[in-house]
Amino acid sequence: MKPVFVINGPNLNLLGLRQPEIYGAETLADVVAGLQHLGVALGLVVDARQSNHEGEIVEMIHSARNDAAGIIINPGAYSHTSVARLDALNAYDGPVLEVHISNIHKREAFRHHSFVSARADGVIAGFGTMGYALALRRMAAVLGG
Ligand code: CA2
Repeated sequence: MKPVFVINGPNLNLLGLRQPEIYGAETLADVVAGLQHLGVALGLVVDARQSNHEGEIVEMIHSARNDAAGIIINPGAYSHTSVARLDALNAYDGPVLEVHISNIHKREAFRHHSFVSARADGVIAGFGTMGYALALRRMAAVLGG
């Protein structure tokens, strides 16, 4: 089985280091370690990547076309701005699950729309970092048939 790509966008490398009232106390390394552990239980390999650069994320999504069984993505602020990322996801055939740690619908109006949601097969928002684990469980169910 190919790995599941877990792609985190800009500033998510700061998880656990700033704004814990919004994004929680877990670091990105904690989140990834938890997902890799859960992946073993679910029979999935987790390949986690993070970038602060839009083009790099587009290229991660391109490489997923051959290399990933599915994509779990927290697009960060690019959720609300990036048509390029939506276009890249539209060229990917596998399942795509979108995660937001915070409830973007409870926040500023500019966060209410995500371009990625037009492609995502499911969206989780406001479940804290637990949202990634919930998405991985859903990915296992989707990939398991
Ligand atoms: O709730 C989410 O997961 C977001 O995708 C996070 C983005 C934000 O722009 C989206 O509207 C919603 C921001 C990620 C910034 O992450 C930080 C984490 C800790 C400290 C500072 C930033």
